[in-house]
Amino acid sequence: MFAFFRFEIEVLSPNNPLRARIINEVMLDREEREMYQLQLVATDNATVPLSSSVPVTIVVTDVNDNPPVFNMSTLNVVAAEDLSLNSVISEISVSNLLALKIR
Ligand SMILES: [Ca+2]
Ligand SMILES: [Ca+2]
Repeated sequence: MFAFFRFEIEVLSPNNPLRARIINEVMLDREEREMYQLQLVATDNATVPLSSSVPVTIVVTDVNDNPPVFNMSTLNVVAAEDLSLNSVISEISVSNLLALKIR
């Protein structure tokens, strides 16, 4: 399986490595994937090893890193001159949109 994260263990004293870090090995992209679920497994070095595990959920928060995208590069609309007020002349699709204005 492709590794998104790796774990590193910081040895605080020779017999007591206590601190594990989770490090991303890929750029995170919330628009691609907003959550990862991992299992962190700790194993001792006994002859018959014992282990315990903890589930880890990583939620990727949104950053405004993508501009709005129109579903076309130009728009040509034909509208009859006797169209009544407030008629819908055209509908377009825009992703990642918060506001729209005409200039
Ligand atoms: Ca992104
Ligand atoms: Ca984003």
